[in-house]
Amino acid sequence: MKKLDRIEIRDLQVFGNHGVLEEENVLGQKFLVSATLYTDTRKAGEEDSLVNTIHYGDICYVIRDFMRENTFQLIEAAAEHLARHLLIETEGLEAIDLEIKKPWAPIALPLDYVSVKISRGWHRAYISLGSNIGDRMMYLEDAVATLEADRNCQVIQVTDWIETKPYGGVEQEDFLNGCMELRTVYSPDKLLEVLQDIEQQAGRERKIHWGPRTLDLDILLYDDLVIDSKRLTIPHMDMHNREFVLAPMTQIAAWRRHPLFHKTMKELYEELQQKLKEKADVSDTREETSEKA
Ligand code: A4P
Ligand code: MG
Repeated sequence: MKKLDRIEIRDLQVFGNHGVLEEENVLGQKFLVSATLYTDTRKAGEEDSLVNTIHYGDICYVIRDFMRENTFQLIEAAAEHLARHLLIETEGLEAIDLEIKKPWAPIALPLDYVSVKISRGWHRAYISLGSNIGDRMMYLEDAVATLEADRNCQVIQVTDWIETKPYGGVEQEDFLNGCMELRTVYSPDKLLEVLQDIEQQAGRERKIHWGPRTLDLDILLYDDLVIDSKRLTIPHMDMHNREFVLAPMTQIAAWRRHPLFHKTMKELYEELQQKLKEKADVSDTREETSEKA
């Protein structure tokens, strides 16, 4: 992510009913909220105009109202929900560092305050979509519509749907494939969970590895993140070998660089086409030789 400008709010005093103890929920107490808002202030700076930036006054009132109108047991939860609320509701806010201090924490010992400090933001993910059972187009378009309706995601671009031959050696029907670009506040794990729920709603059954499916949603890229865990591998471990991924990706993100191979989608696609062509040439030659023999 390019380096962003920052707007800082320090120790805004608000009143709220957050706490584990019942008295805290009833009587309420003082909290101090600090936020660093990451945004691009260049246009507002050059034109000296408030419409092009985030109005810190508005943000202070949003924080005050949110802290007053909601009740959480933990300041962790207050911070998580408040950060999410600000990211979703504030145009131009790319990321936020948020600290909530509790100066009157009931621990019967003198202290300045306890606090929780978190960093959250919008991320850019690319998802591949595929279907080869039933009304394939409907499954793909329903998946896009479900993500469009999710406040935690913004669908930025969707490719054309393309008809593809099955890849991977399992004999099955042709696929309809495509990709989409998503802006999301979900973490990679949460995004996977959300995508798997959508697959489930489409009646996806996991019977054969690489086998037929009503809907398959895979995370290709998530910012420039590299993850290798039991549940999740990002970048998708086989994306560079798949025409049905690279062809659509070239349509919407030709310039996007693979974080491990350091090549753009267009370069990877061209390399793959070359490899497939060489493979086809070799098998043609073999066939010709065996016919002659
Ligand atoms: N997982 C790990 N990394 C990821 C990631 N980046 N995105 C894990 C999504 N999931 C990821 O996947 C198995 C597990 O992979 C998940 O539980 C998740 O924790 P799955 O969807 O349950 O089933 P699967 O069939 O075993 O694997 P997968 O990866 O979905 O299959 P593929 O590799 O996508 O292959 N041919 C054409 N032309 N078009 C296609 O769309 N698709 C496949 C399926 C085969 N051939 C195809 C197509
Ligand atoms: Mg999958």
